[in-house]
Amino acid sequence: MPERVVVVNPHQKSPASDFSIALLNEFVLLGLRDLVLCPGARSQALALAAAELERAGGIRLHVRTDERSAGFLALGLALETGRPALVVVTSGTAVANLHPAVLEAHHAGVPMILLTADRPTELRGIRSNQTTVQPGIFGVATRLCLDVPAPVGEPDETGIAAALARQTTDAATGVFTAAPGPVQVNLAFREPLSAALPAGLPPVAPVASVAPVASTGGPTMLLAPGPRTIVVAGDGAGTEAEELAHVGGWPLLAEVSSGARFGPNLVVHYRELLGAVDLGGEVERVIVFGHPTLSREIPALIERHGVETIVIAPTGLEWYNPGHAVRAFTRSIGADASCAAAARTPAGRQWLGRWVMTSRALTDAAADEGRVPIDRRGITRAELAVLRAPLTRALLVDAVWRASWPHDRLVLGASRLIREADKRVPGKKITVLANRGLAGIDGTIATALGVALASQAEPEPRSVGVTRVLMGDLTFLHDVGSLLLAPGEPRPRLQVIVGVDGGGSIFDGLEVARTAPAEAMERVLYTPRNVDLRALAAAYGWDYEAAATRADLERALTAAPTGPVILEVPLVR
Ligand SMILES: Cc1ncc(C[n+]2csc(CCOP(=O)(O)OP(=O)(O)O)c2C)c(N)n1
Ligand SMILES: [Mg+2]
Repeated sequence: MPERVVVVNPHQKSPASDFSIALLNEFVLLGLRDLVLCPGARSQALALAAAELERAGGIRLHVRTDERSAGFLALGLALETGRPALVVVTSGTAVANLHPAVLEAHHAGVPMILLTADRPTELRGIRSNQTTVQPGIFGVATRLCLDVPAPVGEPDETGIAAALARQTTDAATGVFTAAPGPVQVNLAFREPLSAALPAGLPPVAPVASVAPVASTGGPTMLLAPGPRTIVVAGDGAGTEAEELAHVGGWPLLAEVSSGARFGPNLVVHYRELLGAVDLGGEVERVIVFGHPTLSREIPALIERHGVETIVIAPTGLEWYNPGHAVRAFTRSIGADASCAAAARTPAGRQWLGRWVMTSRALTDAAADEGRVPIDRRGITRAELAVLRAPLTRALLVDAVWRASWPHDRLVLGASRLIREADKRVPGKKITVLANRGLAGIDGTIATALGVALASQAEPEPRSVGVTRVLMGDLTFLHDVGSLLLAPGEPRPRLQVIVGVDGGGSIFDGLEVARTAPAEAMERVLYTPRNVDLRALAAAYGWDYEAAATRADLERALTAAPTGPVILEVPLVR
């Protein structure tokens, strides 16, 4: 191969490069650490500045090919750290490919800063190559969208760049709005699109630390004891929901990705109990944290006549309000002193006890059903039979839940498995994340990669364990492109666990399955797919394991992976 001759003109100046270095430098000083980029010519000044900053130890650089993957990777990084990740892309469809992750970030309130390179004004609207209307392309989904004119080398431009970094970081983290989310900085660049950077830029280190906004001051609403109350914790509710349930002595109905699925007040089988006249039927007041999305019973309860609902959200643009039936909304809440005393009265104890005990009885009944009869002669054979029996969704989620500990991370894809987990797993104080903003089946591998990379990042890893992500086969196939990793970048301990049932089996449980013709149902809803995951893993350089029985599964989950691995689990449709 002929050697490439690079001609660098050290005297060439590029305002694009000067501006890009100043901008990214300021982001680093503000405490941003992760930058995801995809290659392109128009964005080269930003990309080269990013490479330089990586070399100087200022940022962790993640290079991807597909902008859709890059967007979701940034989302996962921010889910773990609470800090926005920067995303650098070139012009045209590259920008549009960020849209799914931007929408998820918008609806879930996850900070993200998009640096989208663009043509300068004189090249717009005249059919220039790779040129579209980029400012505002994400519509209402961005907290702030700035169209920044091409730098021309004016002396104050680096100051403008630094101010831009501060303004956009504030907007993404919701400093003034209490609504963290995506921000788009559309950056026009003129030729020369880059210049050689001065060698050996001094290392930059953060002087500030960006943190997600947190409500300050005391609670803005105080609850009095009184009506029969339950606490609901939807996705992202956090530990506050558990604390309030505990203080008030109220049953806690916490979804699996709520961050509040633990504690003595937890009611695992809340769906069944909400349907029972003598428990669900008696509820008079509902306190909601987070974003409930996994059951029909919760919104139905809130919409029921005579039920008073209060919704608490420390941040966000929209309030959860099923049927427009919510009575009050507040940024923070507390229980007044008499709540704790009321919780200790016989009536208070009884209310909580009935929920918790009934739920436990249902757990025990389910466990008895699966128990192997102990008989002197048959014990070994029966046990072996269980270990060798094909896996069910229940066995799969139970095993993954049992294997997960506080030093691990668990990401749950949309569809059946997260619902199965929500219906059955016991309380455990572990970090569980899911993209429930829009509950898409897209970007799940990339999101989990972001969580894994951010949680395991040296030198002070936030997690010394494993990140596991559990998803259906269509969800996996939707995001196969995210398996494409850059050589030389860290390979996180990530176990991608795929429940393979040949298609989208969630639709089998919907009303439509009873009314649609079987053939059409198969063709347009279940959408059968049959892909060789082992070959895919090999093609992308991932490790691969298959677990067809409980014994295989236990083995695969207990042997901690040393890098990224796909674990295929066949399931009966
Ligand atoms: C981006 C996106 N497209 C389509 C959907 C609708 N959808 C929800 S679940 C699902 C099927 C998921 O199948 P799979 O991942 O195999 O899970 P399973 O239902 O089989 O457990 C689809 C297509 C969605 N949520 N997001
Ligand atoms: Mg499936």
